[in-house]
Amino acid sequence: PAAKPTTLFRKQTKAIVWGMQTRAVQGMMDFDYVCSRDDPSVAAMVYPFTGDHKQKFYWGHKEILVPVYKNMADAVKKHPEVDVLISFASLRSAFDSTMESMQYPQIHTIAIIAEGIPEAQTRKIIKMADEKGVTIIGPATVGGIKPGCFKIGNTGGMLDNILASKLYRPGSVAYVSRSGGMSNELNNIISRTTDGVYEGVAIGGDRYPGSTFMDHVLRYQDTPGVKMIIVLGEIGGTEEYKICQGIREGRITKPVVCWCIGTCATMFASEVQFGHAGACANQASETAVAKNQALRDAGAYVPKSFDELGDVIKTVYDDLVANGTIVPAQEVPPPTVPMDYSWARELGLIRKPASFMTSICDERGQELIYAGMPITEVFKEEMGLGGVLGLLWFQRRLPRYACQFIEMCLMVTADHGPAVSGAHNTIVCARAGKDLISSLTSGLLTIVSTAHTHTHHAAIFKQTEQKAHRCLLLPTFDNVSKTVVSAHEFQGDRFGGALDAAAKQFSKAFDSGMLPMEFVNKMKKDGKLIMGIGHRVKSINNPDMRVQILKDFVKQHFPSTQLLDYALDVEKITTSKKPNLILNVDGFIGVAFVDLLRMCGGFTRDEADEFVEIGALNGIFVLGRSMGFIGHYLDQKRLKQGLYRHPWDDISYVLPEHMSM
Ligand code: Q5B
Repeated sequence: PAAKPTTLFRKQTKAIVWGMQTRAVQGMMDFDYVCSRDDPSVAAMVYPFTGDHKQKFYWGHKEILVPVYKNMADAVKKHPEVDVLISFASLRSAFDSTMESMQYPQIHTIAIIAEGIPEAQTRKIIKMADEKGVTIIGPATVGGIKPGCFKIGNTGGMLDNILASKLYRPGSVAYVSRSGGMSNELNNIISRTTDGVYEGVAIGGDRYPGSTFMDHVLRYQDTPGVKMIIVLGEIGGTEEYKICQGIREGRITKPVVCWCIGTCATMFASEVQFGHAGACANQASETAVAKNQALRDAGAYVPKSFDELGDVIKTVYDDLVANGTIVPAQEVPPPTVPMDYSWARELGLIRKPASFMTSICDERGQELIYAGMPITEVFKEEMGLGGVLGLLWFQRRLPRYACQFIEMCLMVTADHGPAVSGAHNTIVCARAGKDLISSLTSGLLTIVSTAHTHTHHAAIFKQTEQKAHRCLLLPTFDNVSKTVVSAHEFQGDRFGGALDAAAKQFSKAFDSGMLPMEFVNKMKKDGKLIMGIGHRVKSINNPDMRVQILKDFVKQHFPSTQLLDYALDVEKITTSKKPNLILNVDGFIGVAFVDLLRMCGGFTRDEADEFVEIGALNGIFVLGRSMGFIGHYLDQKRLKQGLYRHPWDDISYVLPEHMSM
């Protein structure tokens, strides 16, 4: 087998991280920074699932870019200075990626984090590592740490932990443990009882670790900076006996403090398998109790229990200080690393005004919440679409009849054929080859929902006609287009979207005590159309069944229909003038909704008025009609309709006469 280096990590060590573990990489970089390294320890990352690119990380206060390669070959070629691989490959890909990485002679150390790698594969990895002179740390480990030099992945935990355990500068104590979690406890104990950690490695809990206790103990023995060694063994396996032998044979001369975890196994009548794959005593000599005794007999410092481990470490350390073996270095405070914003917020150290507020939906927790109601409850209570709309639009759990009414509104407004303006636009757009969303929005944009004053129809035409006439006399095309635009400005809400305006106009008249006739006359006098009145094809002779269906339901279920009754009185007057001036579907939903908001008991009067004011009611038409527009879009695509061109014979060309200069 090829010789393996004694020193795995230096202040200049560079690593490649395999896997998109950005948090671990940032942790390594923060560690590097507090260790006052000149540059980050992560040279590159390898991630086979994206193309070559760069990832952004913090280096202290600055931001830096780390290259990410699709494969290891490119990464090692571009970074010949790298000799460590931190592999976060999954248990499925760890074997192949490790075997491949060992083909690159520059790689001397590989940390394998994955748990559950088949033992047969690990043994092949170990065989190859011995041939190539590569030190393997893991599998099934958090890794290891060398204060002041290098940190493997997530070892040592978060930055506050690293600072608390003074892992930013070397001490004199090296340790090796199986467990990654316990290595953190060792960092803590060592920092409290000695001048700190020199290096620590967790070899992992598998039956066949890539490197053994003895491998690391011997490295520490041969490392001048290490003055005492700690081994945290555990039940299972016979590795600790090799340490006994090493002490007896004089190969290990530095003081060794040892403890094997799992002494409680003797309290059980049968064999106990602890959390690690290798943590099970298959014979008496593999028990923690037996191994602790053997280590004690060999001359290691073994406490009576884990609780006393710190005391024993301190005694050994104090002796080394007393005899001059250890001269504690002067403490130099580490550079500060800015705290991550999200962490500082979690700790309650900072606050920031939110950029926007929301009060209807919260998707952050385990379960989606609509206005305070978990989604599972929404289904359990069979709230239906109307109930969901009630929660999201009105923040209320509406009564059953209200939910039903909302659903009926959506159903009756879902479509009214291809001839209506919105559907027509959707169809034209679909036939021009546009996608669903473009075609849908083209239709939706036809639904006018402005709240401006609606000038009387006749007056509009008069004005428009006058302007058109004037423009015929004017020579430039510019004036024609300007005239057309300004004529449009006067036309107001014509197709759909008259719900809010109808609700407002009728409520205002009703609330001010105006009689229906007074209202009609006032609107005429002001030259305004009554929103929600009139229809192009429906009339008292050709009643709109949609309105009839809604009316039957509302009359049966609503606690009060004051505004609706008022609007129906207005309808009597307008239809007496012209049969098509009925309370149309927009007008009906508009006024009935006001009755619902005002009288269902869920809203104050101000809240009810506010929903009308902010345009909630037009939302019903928009939502309902979206169903139809999407239907028309799909229909045109299914029918494979080509580009629409309007027939010439359906256009009246009214150009100005030819004028010579
Ligand atoms: N006159 C809807 O007009 C229509 C009057 C009025 C007082 C009125 C018109 C109107 C208000 C807006 C409104 C929603 C343009 C309609 C909808 C959804 C749809 C559509 C579908 C679907 C129809 C004739 C005479 C004139 C006018 C007078 C008309 N409306 N007076 N208040 N509101 N309404 N929009 O038939 O004296 O002769 O000069 O703007 O509620 O969009 O299916 O098609 O589901 O998709 O073109 O149902 O009423 O009548 O303009 O020729 O007027 O009646 O002043 O009087 P028409 P015009 P005069 S529902």
